[in-house]
Amino acid sequence: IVNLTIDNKPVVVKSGTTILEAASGVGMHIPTLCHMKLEDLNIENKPGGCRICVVEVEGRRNLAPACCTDVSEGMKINTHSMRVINARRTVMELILSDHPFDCLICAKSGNCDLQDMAHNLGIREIHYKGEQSTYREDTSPAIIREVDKCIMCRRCETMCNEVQTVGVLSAINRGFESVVSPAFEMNLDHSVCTYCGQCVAVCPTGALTEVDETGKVIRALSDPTKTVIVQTAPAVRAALGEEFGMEAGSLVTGKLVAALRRLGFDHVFDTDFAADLTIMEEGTELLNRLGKHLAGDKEVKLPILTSCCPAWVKFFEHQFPEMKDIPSTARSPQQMFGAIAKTYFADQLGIKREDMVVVSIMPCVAKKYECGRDEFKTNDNPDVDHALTTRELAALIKLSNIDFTALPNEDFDNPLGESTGAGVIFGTTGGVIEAAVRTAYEVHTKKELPKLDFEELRGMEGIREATIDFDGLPIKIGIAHGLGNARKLLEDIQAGKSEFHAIEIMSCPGGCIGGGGQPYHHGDAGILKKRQAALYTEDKNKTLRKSHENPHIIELYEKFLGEPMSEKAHHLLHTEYFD
Ligand code: HC0
Ligand code: SF4
Repeated sequence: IVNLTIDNKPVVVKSGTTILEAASGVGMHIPTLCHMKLEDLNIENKPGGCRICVVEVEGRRNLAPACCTDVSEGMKINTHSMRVINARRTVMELILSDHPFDCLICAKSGNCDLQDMAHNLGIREIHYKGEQSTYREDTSPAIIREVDKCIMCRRCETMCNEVQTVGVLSAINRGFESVVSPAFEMNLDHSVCTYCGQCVAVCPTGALTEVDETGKVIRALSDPTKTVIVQTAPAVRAALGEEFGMEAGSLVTGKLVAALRRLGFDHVFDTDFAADLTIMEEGTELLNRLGKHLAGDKEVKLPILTSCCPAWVKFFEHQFPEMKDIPSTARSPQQMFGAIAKTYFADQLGIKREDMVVVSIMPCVAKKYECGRDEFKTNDNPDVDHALTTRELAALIKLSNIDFTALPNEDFDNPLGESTGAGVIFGTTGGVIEAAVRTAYEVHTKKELPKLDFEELRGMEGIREATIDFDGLPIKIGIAHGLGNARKLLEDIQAGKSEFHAIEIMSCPGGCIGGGGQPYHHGDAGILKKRQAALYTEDKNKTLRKSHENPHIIELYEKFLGEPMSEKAHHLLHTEYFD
C-alpha cells in the first residue's frame, strides 16, 4: 500500500501502480497520446515516448512521465501546474513541427487524438521548425498508410507484433525520418499483413485508415440502371449508435435498417441471414468430419476451424500453409450472401448479375480485401462489390442529413433479411461456435436442446475451452480471439497436442464487435463488453434462435440449393485456400 497526494487529494493505491493509473483511479484525467491500455484483454502500450503525460513530483528536478513512473510513499503530484502545462504545450508543438497540416482533407479529422489534444492545449502557432518527412502513400486493398502522419506512438506496433504476432510493423529510420513501417518500407500488400485493421483501430492520427469506398457506393446509388442491395454484419448494430452520441451497447438494428432505406438501397438485407446459412454448411461439415473420425477414418482431420474471418484466413495462409486443409471450407457469411444474392435473388428479380451491386456494411477492414479475392468473382464480377466499415456508413448517414437517433425502427426486407439469434451472436467472440453447437447438437442427437445459452462459451478471455455433452458424446471446443491467441492453439495442433474437435478463431480482440472498422474505442475496452452484451440481448429477444429453424433458409435449400454440402452448395458456398 502506498499513500500519496494527487492535486492535494489523498490517494491510497497498491505499490507498483503508475501515477497515471493512480490518477485515473480517482477520476483525474492526465492526457496521453501514446499510452493505451485495454483492460480485460491484457493489452498495454507503454513506450513512454510522447511525453504528453508529464506531471510535477514535488522534490524532483525533472517532470515525470505519468504512464511509466510508479508511485512511491509520500509522493506529492501536481498534474496541471503551469510548469506542467507549459511542458505539454512545448511537447505538442515539437510533435506538430514534424506533422503535415492536412486536417481539412484528412480521413481522421474529427476523430483524431492529435488534433483534439492540440486543440485542448490551445496551440495556435508552432515555434519550432521541423523537417517534414516525405514518405509516399501506401495503398493496399484494405488499408492506407500515410506515413508522414505517424507520430511514433507505437500503438500499431504493439497490436501487430504483440497482440496479433504478425510482425509486419516496426520503427525504422532516425530523427525526423523515424516512422513505423513494414521492413524496407515495403508496401503492406507485399507483406504478410492480414488486414485485420487492429493497427487502424488504435492509430491516434490519420497515419493508418481504411480504404474509403463511400464514393463508389454513392456512385452506384445514383445510377438508375443498377439494383443496389445491402447486407449488414451482426456487429454493426451494436456499435453504429456510438457515432451518433448514443451509449455504447445501444442496439440500433431497426434504425440501421431505416437509415439504409433512406440512403436509397433497393433492398435492405442482413448478413445474419447468411450467418445462419454458414451454420448449415459448417455444422454439416463438422458432423461429417466427426462421424468419419469416430468411425476410425485416419484421413479425417480434426479439429475443424471456423473460416469466416478473412484476416484469420490470410494469417493461416501465410503462417501455417501446411495446415490449410484443417479449416472449414465454408465461405464467410459476407461471401455466401453475395453468391446467393447474385444467383438466387438476381434470378427472382429477373436481372443480370452485372446490373446488381452488392454492398456490405462491416465492422471490419479485411472484408474489403475479402470481396476482392479472385475466388469470389464470376467473369471478373465480384459477388460483393463494396464493403463499407461501420465508420464509413456513419459518415454517409451524416452526409445525407439523416437524423439517425430520430429514425423509426424498421424491419429488414425478405427473403435475405430474416435471421435467428444464432446469426446475431456471430459478431462476438464465441458466438459462431455457440451458433454451430445449437444446430449440430439438434441434428446429431435428434433431440431439442433444453437450454440455448451456452455460458461456458462466452466471455472475453483470449483463449477459452469447454466440453459440450452431445447426449453422451463429449465435444471439445476451443475459442481464440486475437491472432496471437490463435497462434497458440495452432501450434498445439501442429505439435499433435490439441484435443479439440472444433475451434473458433476471430482475429480481432472481442471478435467482430472489436473490428478494425468499428467506431473508435479510444482505448476503452469497456465499450467492447457493452457491444457484446447488446448482441446477446438481441439473441435473447428473437423468436427463433437456431439457424436450422430460419424459414427462409429452409426455403432456400428447398427451392435452390438442395441439401447442405450439395454440389450446388459446394460451388456457391465453399472455397479453397492458397499458400
Ligand atoms: Fe463478422 Fe461475420 S461475424 S466475420 O465478425 O462469420 O466482419 O459482425 O459479418 O462474414 O455474419 C465481420 C461481424 C461478419 C461474416 C458474419 C462471420
Ligand atoms: Fe498488422 Fe493487422 Fe495492421 Fe496488418 S492490419 S499491419 S496484420 S495490425
